[in-house]
Amino acid sequence: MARATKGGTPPSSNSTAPELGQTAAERGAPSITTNQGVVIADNRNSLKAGPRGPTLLEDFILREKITHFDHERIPERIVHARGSGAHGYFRPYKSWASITKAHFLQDPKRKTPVFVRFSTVAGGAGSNDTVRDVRGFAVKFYTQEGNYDLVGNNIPVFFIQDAMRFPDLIHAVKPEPDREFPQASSAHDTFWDFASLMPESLHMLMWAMSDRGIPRSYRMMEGFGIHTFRFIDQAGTSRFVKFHWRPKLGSFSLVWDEAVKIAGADPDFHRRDLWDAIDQGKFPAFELSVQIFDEEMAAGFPFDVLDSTKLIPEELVPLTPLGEMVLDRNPDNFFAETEQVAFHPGHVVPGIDLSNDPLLQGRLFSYLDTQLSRLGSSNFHQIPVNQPKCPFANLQRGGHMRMSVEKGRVAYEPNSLDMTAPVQDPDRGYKHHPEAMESPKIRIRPESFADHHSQARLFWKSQTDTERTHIVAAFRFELSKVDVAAVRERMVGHLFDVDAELGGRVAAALGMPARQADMAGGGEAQPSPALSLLKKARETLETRKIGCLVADGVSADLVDQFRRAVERKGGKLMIVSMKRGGFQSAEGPVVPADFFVQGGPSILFDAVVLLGGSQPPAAFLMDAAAKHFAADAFAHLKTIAADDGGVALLAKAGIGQADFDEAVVPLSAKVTPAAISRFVASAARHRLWSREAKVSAPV
Ligand code: HDE
Repeated sequence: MARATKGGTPPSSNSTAPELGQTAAERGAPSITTNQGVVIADNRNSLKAGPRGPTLLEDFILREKITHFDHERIPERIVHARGSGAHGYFRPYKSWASITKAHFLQDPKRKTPVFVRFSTVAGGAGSNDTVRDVRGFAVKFYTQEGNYDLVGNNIPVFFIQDAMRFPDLIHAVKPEPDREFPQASSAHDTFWDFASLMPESLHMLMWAMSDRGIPRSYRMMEGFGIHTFRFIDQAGTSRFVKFHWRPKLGSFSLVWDEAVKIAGADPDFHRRDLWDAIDQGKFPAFELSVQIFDEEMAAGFPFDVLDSTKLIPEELVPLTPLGEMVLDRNPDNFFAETEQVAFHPGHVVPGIDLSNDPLLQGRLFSYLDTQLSRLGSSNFHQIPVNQPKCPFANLQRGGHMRMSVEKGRVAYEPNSLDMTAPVQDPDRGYKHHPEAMESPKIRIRPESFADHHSQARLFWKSQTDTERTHIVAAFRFELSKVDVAAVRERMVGHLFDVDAELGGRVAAALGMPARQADMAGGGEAQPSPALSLLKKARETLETRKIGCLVADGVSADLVDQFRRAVERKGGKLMIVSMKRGGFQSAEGPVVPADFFVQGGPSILFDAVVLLGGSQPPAAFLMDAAAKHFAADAFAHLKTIAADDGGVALLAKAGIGQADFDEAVVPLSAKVTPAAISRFVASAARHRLWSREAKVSAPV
C-alpha cells in the first residue's frame, strides 16, 4: 500500500474544542471562566472567613488567577530583548528559478506570509527605542516548503569574526555586572575596553557610531543578512548571495540630541511609529535584493567573503532586486507573537544554504539552544507564531507543553505497522550543498581575515562631511563616558590607523594629542556612495508627521490649509495646543488637539508650524514647553513655518530673524498658498544640514 501522506499530516485536533487563537466571544464564552472552564461568579472578591476575616486557602479561583499572574514573564532575550513585530507578506517580482529553487521565489503571483521583528540589541525589554545601537531585522517567511528565517541587522557587517567571541562582546556592552548600569548603552568603560582590544570591531564601530545607530523609524532603515549564504538552483548549482532589505520610504536617521530627548518624551517612539503606520493603513514596504557572486569572483576580492566584518561594495557586485515585503497587520497579542516568535538562521528551505562563515556557524547552534531556555520547551515550534503554515509532521513526541495530539502506536521510522506515518522523502527533502572538505582540525583565524582597517576607511571615505561630523561627535560622546584614560587612548589610536582626519578630530574633541597615522591595511580606498545615507536620501513627506503648535485665537481655517497641503503629500498634521482639549479658534469653536504642548514636543515631529496669531497670548510666549518646541525644531534642523506669533516665539527661544534660513518660512498676515507649498517642499527635504554649523560647535 502506498504511503498516503508524504508531506505529513497536520496535528490532529479535537473538533469540538475551541481554537486557541479565538476571542472569548468566538469561543462562545461571554462569561469569564477559570482555566478549566468553570464560570466565575465573583471576579473581584476573594473567598474569606467572614466579610473581614482571613482569605481561605481553599479559594482555587484566587490561587489559579494569582499563580498564572506570577508566571506571566519568561526570560527576556539575552540580546535583542526589546522588539516590535508585524505581520505581512512577501512577493517576488518574477520567477527566480534561474538562481534558486526556493519555492517562495518562483511565482510573482504567490504571496508568502511573513512575521517581522525589529529590535535593539543591548537594552532590556523595557528600555528606550532611540538609544544608539544596532537594530535587529528578523523575518520569518512561512513558505510552502517550511519556515525560512532571515535573521539580520540594519548594519551589513558585525563586530566580530568568530562566534567564540560573542559572549565576551555582549558581556562587555551589557550593563556592568556589579552595578547593572548603564542600560541600553555602549557608552561605558567595559564596552570600549573590549572594543579597543579587538581591532576587528573597527569597521562595525564606524557604522554603529554613524547615524545608522539612531534610525528615524523601523520603517526607514535598511536590513542585511550580513553573512554570505548560498542559493541553490534546480540543477544543484550553488551561487553565493548577500541579502539586503531597502525600505521603500528611504533610509533616514534622527539627530543625536533629538534621539536623547525622545528617549524621555516617548520611550516607545519606534514601536508606536510602526504600530500607528500599520494601523492607519500606511503599510511599510521593503525591497529584498541579493548580491550574487560565485566562488571564482569571491576568490578575486581583496577580502574574505566568509568574514562578517566585511561587506561587498555595491560597485563591485550590484544589487539584484528579488521582490517586495509589505507589513500590513499588527500583532493581535504582543506576548503571544512578538515575544514568543523564535528565529533561527538554521531555519532554511530547499534552495537556500549556508556558508562556512565562523560567525554564522556559531549562530546555528545558539538560536535553537536559546529558545529552549527562553520558551522553556523543545515544542516551541507549536506556538502559533512559530508553526509552519505548510503540512508538517514527524515522529517527535512528548516534551513540556506538547500541544498536538498524535494518534497511533508508531513513533519511529522505518515501521511496517502504520503505512500513513511520515517517511523521509529524497526527492522533496532538504539537501545540503555537497561542498568538498578535507582539512586539519584546527583552532585558527585565517590569514584572509587579518585586515581590519581597509573597510573601516572605505566607510569613512564614503560619507558626506555632515555624516563624518556625526561619526566624530558620536565617538566623542561615547569615549567621553569612559573613565579609564588608557582605554580612551587605545581606542583613539585605532581611529588614527583608520584615517588621520578621523583620529585627529576625535582626539581633538576629547582634548588628546594628535599622533602619526599608520594607514594600516589596504591604503587609500575608493569611496562607495551606496554606503552614505545622505547621498541616497529621498525627498518625500510620505507618512511624516508635522506638528502644528497653535495658540488660542488662531484661525482654524489656516490650520486646515496646512493640513490639506501636508496630506496631499502623504504626511499627517497633528495639532499641539496649550491645553489638551484644543485651541479656541478665531472662528469660535474649540478645535480638538492631538497633543498638549508638554506631551507633544517638537522632537516627535519631522517639521513644525508655529501659529501664535497676530497678537499671541502671553501664555504662548512665556511657556517653557512652547519655547523648547521652537528651539528644538530649529536645533534639529527641521523646517519651520511661523506666523507673526510664531516668529515672536522663535525670538523668545533665542532665534532671531537674522538666523532664518531657507528652511524657515515666515508667514505674512495673509498666508498664501505659495508659502504653504514652500513649507511642504522644504519639509520633504527632511533637514537643512547646512544649518548644523550654526547650531553646534564644530568637531
Ligand atoms: Fe543574534 N542572537 N547572535 N545576531 N540575533 C539572538 O536568539 C547570536 C548575530 C540577531 O527578534 C538570540 O532568539 C550569536 C548577527 C537578531 O527574536 C541568540 C551570534 C546577527 C536577533 C543570538 C549572533 C544577529 C538575534 C537571542 C554570534 C545579524 C533577534 C534571542 C555568533 C546577522 C531575533 C534569540 C528576534 C537574537 C545569538 C550574532 C541578529 C542568543 C551567538 C551577526 C535580529 O541566540
